[in-house]
Amino acid sequence: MIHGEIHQNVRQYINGRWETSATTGVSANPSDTSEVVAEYARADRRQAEAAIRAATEAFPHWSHSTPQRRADVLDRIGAELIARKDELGLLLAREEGKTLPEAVAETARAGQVFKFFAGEALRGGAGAGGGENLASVRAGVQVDVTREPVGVVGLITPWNAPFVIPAWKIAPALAHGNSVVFKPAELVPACGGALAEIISRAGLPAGAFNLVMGSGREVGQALVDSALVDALSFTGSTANGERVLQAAATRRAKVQLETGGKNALVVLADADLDRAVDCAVQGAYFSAGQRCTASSRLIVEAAVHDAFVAKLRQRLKTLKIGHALERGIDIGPVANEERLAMNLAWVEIAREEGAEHVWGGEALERSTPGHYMSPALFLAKPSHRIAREEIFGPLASVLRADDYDEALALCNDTPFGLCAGICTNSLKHAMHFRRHAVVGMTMVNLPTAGVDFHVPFGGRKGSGYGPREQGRHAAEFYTTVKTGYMLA
Ligand code: TXE
Repeated sequence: MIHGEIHQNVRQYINGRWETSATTGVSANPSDTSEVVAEYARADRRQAEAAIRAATEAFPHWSHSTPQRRADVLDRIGAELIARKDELGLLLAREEGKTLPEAVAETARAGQVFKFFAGEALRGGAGAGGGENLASVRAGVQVDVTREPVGVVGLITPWNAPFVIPAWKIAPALAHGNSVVFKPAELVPACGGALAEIISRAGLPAGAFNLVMGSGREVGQALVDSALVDALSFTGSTANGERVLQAAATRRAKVQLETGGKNALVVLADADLDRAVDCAVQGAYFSAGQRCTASSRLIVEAAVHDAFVAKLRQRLKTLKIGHALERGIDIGPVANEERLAMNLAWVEIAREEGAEHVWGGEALERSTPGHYMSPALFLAKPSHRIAREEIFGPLASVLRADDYDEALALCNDTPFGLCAGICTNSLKHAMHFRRHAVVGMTMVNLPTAGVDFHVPFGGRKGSGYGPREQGRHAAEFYTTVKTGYMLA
């Protein structure tokens, strides 16, 4: 049995040591706000800069470690996350509010990500354009293309997937020989601390991995501003992503953004409607709609529009909303009071702008005080704000399309471009959609939420910036290419 500990008082992890801070914060359980999940140290700019210095000092040694050593470290972390998925999943469900099965699955997925990148440490970015030897166009000259680590990377992550999003940043960063300063979202300090505690025991040299918890404005900004941070990978809202990009670009730091989404699920007249309703419920409402890949726009061909809406409404009535740890619950609470207020405000906006209410959208009382609401469904017009702006909660809009061409046009009519799905039995429309949807990821007869961990993840337009994350493509961001010439 692997023994780790979940700190009730989460501290900073800087240069191989756990440190407290001048101020602390607490995280509460969104299923039962009377329960404190953890107390955590809130770093200030000074501690953030100390972590950056530690990562800078550790980089030369760690970047020249053997691929085997890096692979062993990552494999250990992955193995422990998988072995402890139930215990860590329970912590995740308590701190963020997704249901226990979703939380356990996310934790196991984080372990799989670390194990995948243990292999990537050995492949050294090959397959992403590294590790090539070519004959030169000049006689007697050898040319080789290699990939080297970027340096010190600042990793800034959101609250909605507090194990797997940090995993798919930290694992490739370490696999490719970079040193890391990790700043999780303030809403989920216990998860960030538990992940850091596992990493702290995996055999890394001091300073190769650092955890600093604190506000985006202070600690996040310190990472963005520091000339010692060579690269920044940010996942979060589009607005904050823009701030990070602007600030980092002025000092020519490498930047990767994964930001918001307003993803469409197209349902054609020839679709299996039960399957389409399943895709819509999973994609739009599971994890309380708090996923960037959520399908918040359901674009339905006129011939099946009313039948689809009726079936979906019927399914929404059966969904169970309750305490994230309760067996048989489909949807837990939303993450905090602010998110609940924002979601309920969106319900009001929908009514005021003339969208037709189909189901849900009200706050719910449960046996424990929490941020519960029923899943909301509206019939909207493409011009409505609820059909254009990211809500990041359990609210979806149905848009009517006369035919496939109009459905595709509506799907692409958005400033975002993360993912898009289509439910159809027409190979012709499925193939055309895969090629013409202006997004980073397409799904056919599958929910838009739910991706594999060994292939590229990410979007276009307002949903992303820079190289894709995950899979072999992660080498694009976490390494830099070097071409060597030698006269033999
Ligand atoms: O984001 P925030 P949240 C998006 C999703 C939603 C948001 C939810 O669309 O909009 O993330 O996460 C730090 N300088 N995605 O509310 O508030 C902050 O402390 C530096 C998309 O957490 O932007 C936190 O650690 N850092 C994604 C992180 O940024 C700053 C998948 C995100 O905070 C900062 C999941 C600043 N000025 C969620 N301001 C995708 N597309 O893959 C804040 N932070």
